[in-house]
Amino acid sequence: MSETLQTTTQWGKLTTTLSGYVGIDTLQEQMRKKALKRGFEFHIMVVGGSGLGKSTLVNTLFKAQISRRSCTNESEGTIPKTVQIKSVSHVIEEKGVRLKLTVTDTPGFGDQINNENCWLPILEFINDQYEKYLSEEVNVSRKKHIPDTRVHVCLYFISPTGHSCRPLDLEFMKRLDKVVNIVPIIAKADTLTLEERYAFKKRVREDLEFHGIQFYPMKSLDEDEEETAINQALREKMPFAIVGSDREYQVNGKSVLGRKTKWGLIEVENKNHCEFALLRDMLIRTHMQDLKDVTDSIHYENFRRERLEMHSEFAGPTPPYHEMGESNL
Ligand SMILES: Nc1nc2c(ncn2[C@@H]2O[C@H](COP(=O)(O)OP(=O)(O)OP(=O)(O)O)[C@@H](O)[C@H]2O)c(=O)[nH]1
Ligand SMILES: [Mg+2]
Repeated sequence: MSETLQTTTQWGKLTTTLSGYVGIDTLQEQMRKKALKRGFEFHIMVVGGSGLGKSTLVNTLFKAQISRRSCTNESEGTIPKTVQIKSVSHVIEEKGVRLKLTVTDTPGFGDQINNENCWLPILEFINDQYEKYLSEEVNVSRKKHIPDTRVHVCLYFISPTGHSCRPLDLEFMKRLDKVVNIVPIIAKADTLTLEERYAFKKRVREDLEFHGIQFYPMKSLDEDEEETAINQALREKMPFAIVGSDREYQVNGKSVLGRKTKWGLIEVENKNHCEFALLRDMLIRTHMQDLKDVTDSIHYENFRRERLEMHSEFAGPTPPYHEMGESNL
């Protein structure tokens, strides 16, 4: 089989007919090997009112996703109230792929009498990570691999009131939707009936649309048909109705994560009981790379541009090239 190779040179286009195998299809394998060697980093942040189940969800995510065998029962019993922004990292290895998964838990958001600026520490935390990344990037002796501590997704917990979003929820999401990928979720969804869940989801979506709040996955122009269909289906299911638990129960001889109620067991990972599995699959199995790409190409890029513009304004205009002294060249 012959292949055609086109090369653009200063004298024009050269077309060479190649006989035999070129081998560019091995690029994929080369890239895969490099990526595997480097490993992956992913950072999830959880934000929401006090007692909405943020810490429980973090434990659920780790227990459901990360080898259950390696989990001890240390988290059984009541989970203490979180008092500071705290990050936990786990390195997971599966079939030669290494993932450093970091989850940042935030203290009871909106606990104060005056909650006017309670989104500010969270915004600062996210920007601090961008700042760290930027200072590594512009460093003269840049590292081969910059540690990526940027927040790739923020799970925002909405209280299962059954009414609509609180002004505080809207304020937070309005302030942060241009800075980080926000995935809104309905916390403690087991406290709502199925009809209430459905109606509440619809109302939250209407609220977000009315206030022009963007949530992940955003509509994007460079999606192909398949991605559009998948993302549209996800958007229609949002906010995911979540139930969290780090307790395990035996069901038909199998150990499952669940919440035992007077009326039966709610299985956290059962798609008929709640949408935890949908959330987990989106975060880990289907959209992790996209969340990282959107963080890098949109949110971090906005931060970087603003930061560098601010610097250049501060330093004054750069003189034209021919006016620069020898020492500047
Ligand atoms: N019914 C129900 N209860 C839950 C769920 N998730 C957590 N809880 C319970 O709610 C209580 C508070 O959970 P936490 O995970 O500590 O809540 P938090 O959001 O981390 O709270 P702070 O750290 O104080 O902000 C605990 O008793 C949990 O067992 C859920 O999905 N449904
Ligand atoms: Mg907590």
